[in-house]
Amino acid sequence: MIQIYGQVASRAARCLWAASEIGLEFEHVKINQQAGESLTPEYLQINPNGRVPALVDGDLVLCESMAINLYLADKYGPALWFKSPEQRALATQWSFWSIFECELNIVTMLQHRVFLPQEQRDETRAAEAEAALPKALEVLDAALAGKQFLIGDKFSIADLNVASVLVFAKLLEYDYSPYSNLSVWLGNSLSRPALAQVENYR
Ligand SMILES: N[C@@H](CCC(=O)N[C@@H](CS)C(=O)NCC(=O)O)C(=O)O
Repeated sequence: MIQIYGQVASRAARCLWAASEIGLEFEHVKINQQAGESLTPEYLQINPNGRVPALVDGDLVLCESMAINLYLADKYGPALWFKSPEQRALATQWSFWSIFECELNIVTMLQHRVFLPQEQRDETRAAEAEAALPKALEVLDAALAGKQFLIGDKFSIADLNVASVLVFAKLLEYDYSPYSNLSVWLGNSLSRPALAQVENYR
């Protein structure tokens, strides 16, 4: 049985979303990283980085949420995946892009405005991250012009991965409305029934 490690309140949520889209059978191991459970000797055997998510599928032990989702789509989720190498390459591109161009800035904003104890917050860092984000959002908005999905004519793991990054900014009530294509696409992506099912894993 495949195992997915990590609680919903973490980046594991995007892997649980992918698993729900696929209808995958798996065991959910609710590692609570905030309670230090990702740092136990047992868990460090699975992910020596001490972070969630992680996935175990037979002999394969995989960390990095985007790598896990690309693997799940490739192996188990043909509806989320592509036959053509070019489209698969684009799925990888958008997944990496979302981490480097969006997640780093969104997480910095979240940490310094929401998660860190008040005395450790640095509003200058949050403001710098906020100022850097529009450049990436403009790129995504332009890529979605006249399109319902990032790649081809179906919702894919690329849409899921990128939307799973942008949704973090909702915790900040971030306003995506200036990016009209992006806003429609994000709304549609976040309305997927499989995403609602992730709540069942709390
Ligand atoms: N790039 C990694 C980041 C994983 C990550 O930072 N996970 C957080 C939870 S969302 C974590 O485990 N933090 C615990 C820690 O850093 O000690 C991924 O996408 O899987």
